[in-house]
Amino acid sequence: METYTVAILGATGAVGTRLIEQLEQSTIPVGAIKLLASARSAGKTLPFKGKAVVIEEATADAFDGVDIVLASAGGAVSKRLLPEAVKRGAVCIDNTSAFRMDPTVPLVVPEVNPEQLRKHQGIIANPNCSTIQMVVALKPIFERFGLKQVIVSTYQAASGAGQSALNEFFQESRDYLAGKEMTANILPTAGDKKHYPLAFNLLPQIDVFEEDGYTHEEWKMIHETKKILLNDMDAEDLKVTATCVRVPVPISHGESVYIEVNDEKATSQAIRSVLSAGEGLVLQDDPSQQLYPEPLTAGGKRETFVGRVRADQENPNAFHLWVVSDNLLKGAAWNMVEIAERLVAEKLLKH
Ligand code: NAP
Ligand code: 3JN
Repeated sequence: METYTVAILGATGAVGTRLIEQLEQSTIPVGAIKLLASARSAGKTLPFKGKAVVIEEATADAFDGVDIVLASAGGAVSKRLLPEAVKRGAVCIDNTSAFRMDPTVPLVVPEVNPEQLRKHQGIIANPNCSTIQMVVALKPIFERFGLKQVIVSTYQAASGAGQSALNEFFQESRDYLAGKEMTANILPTAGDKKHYPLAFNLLPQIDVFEEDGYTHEEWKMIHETKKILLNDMDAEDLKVTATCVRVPVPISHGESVYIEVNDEKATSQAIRSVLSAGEGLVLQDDPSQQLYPEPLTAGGKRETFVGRVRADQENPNAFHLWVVSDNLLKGAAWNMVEIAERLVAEKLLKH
């Protein structure tokens, strides 16, 4: 059987450690594994399939002989190193925003637009976690009823901002409960001037602000959704807007999604029916049993959970949904490994 050499770039991070675990559980025949991170981690070890693997510093030459790169070490690292990996013959699945809006780079969620994989020229972009879970839920509705408008408000977990943000949130929680002052150095976003505690708080800022008052996370959700559903990041046929909020939850993002559909015959029951058959989706929607998706129960799972499906009371063609998924799995590591599984199964590892 053909086997593949796989490199994980950013192996020590919140996403990287999940990439190791998802790759261990995948159908990909891994012949050799390379764990790459910064010089700070070089020489340390992490386990893969029960064996200790020595972490190497990520350099261009580290990609010699690599077939598949799973990259999650930040946009600047991807911009610098992925073209080097492609030159050496690897296919790269990139979890950063570095190449997402490049029209020559497919932006892929396998349940939604797998046909785009065939167009790759060495790099495939993994969308933002908030976009992924929303488009998984929207896809069967879009196909069956058409979509005019999407208005989403996110409830994003601390782990979306990386391992150090998650550690800061836990420390703040301990300090608050011990009656001590909380110290914030990372959130809402490491690159901005001011920092605020997340524990016992809500932060309506994810990533930096654009001049129009939207945050960059909101901008990503709008344009990535259009690129994935309509293959055009500026498509005008579908109106999308977003408000992104960081919430004091460790893992799994929640989203309240308002949709207006084209088909006037759509009902909540018909929407529930297409959602229950949707790929990668689990419908959890029974108010009589208080059944709905929650971050605690979605954590550690690969699926996207959807519930609270109901008709808008003012607009007859509009509906509301509540969507929850593990941001580190379907929002990042599992979507990447799922792409890699499809590349292997469909023999698309050449470029
Ligand atoms: P994290 O926990 O902070 O981990 C960062 C990883 O990158 C670590 O392995 C780190 O290695 C490595 N790294 C940092 N600088 C490096 C360098 N110069 N060369 C090589 N490796 C370097 O962050 P994370 O949450 O895992 O996220 C990583 C990236 O994934 C983010 O920056 C973002 O671009 C992307 N991301 C995407 C989504 C999504 O929505 N799909 C969600 C989260 C993150 P050391 O331990 O050696 O420092
Ligand atoms: O904050 C979240 O919940 C998701 C964060 C995603 C993220 C964080 C830092 C840099 C990204 C991303 O994937 O959009 C990036 C980036 O690569 O731009």
